[in-house]
Amino acid sequence: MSEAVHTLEGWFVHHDFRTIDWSSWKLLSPEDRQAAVDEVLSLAASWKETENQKQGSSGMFTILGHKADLLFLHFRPTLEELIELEATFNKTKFADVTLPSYSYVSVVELSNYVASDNVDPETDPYIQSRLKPIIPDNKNICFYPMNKRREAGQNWYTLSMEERREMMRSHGLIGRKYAGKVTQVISGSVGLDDWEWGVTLFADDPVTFKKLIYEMRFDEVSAKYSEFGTFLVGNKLSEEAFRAYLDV
Ligand code: 76R
Repeated sequence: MSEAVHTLEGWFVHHDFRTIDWSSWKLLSPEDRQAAVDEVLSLAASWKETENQKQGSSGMFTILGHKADLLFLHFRPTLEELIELEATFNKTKFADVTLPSYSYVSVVELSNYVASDNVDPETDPYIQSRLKPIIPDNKNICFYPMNKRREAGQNWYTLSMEERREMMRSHGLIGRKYAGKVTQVISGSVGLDDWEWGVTLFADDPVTFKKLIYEMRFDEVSAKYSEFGTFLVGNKLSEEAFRAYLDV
């Protein structure tokens, strides 16, 4: 049996993708639309307050294409808080015109393939900031779920720790070339959702997603052992942009 890698878990994550029923939205009176937007923005203000108290982070995004119109992305210390956030949103007037189109549940994960030995993860500020990420202000977001392959002759989970560590080292080196251009949050979802990890990337230029992901495809761990789910891409929404997006 191969040795399991040690992982650190941080905040739980809910990627809550919604589509908007634009016909129903347009049928509402201007007053009802205004009240619905105000209600969501007052929720967003409470999310900001939670973030200020370092008890989580939330963001709103528009998603391009048929897969979704909006993403509400939440990081919180517990699953209970995420469930409450979802229920609270579902009780709003605005939620009446949305349908969940995709969702992903995971927990922020750091693995120690390339960790340095002499830091205490419970107190190290860098590790803590990675485990409890604040959604950055980059314009663009990219999300996709992924697995590591478990096929005869190509099984990540039967490789030795040394083989996996070497591949993850090479993976990390590619990633680091994009330092400053992309922020990545890896969240583990074994036992939580349909894939093994969620990959959430933030960047100011969407071409950065393409270049980074493409370059990684040639790297051994992605080339041989990674499988990917659906890709969703979009833009961060400020409160004003949310209002403008829904203006009809
Ligand atoms: O955490 C670290 O920064 C240390 C190095 C590192 C690890 C352990 C690292 C760096 N990653 C790690 C783990 Mn990653 N990562 C992905 C994807 O599209 C693809 O081909 C794969 C999707 C991207 C784009 C990406 C980006 N990484 C992981 C794991 C867990 C593996 C396991 O436990 O088996 C997955 C699934 C995964 C996938 N990675 C980086 C990046 C980037 C940009 C970096 C550099 C980060 C930095 O140094 O700031």
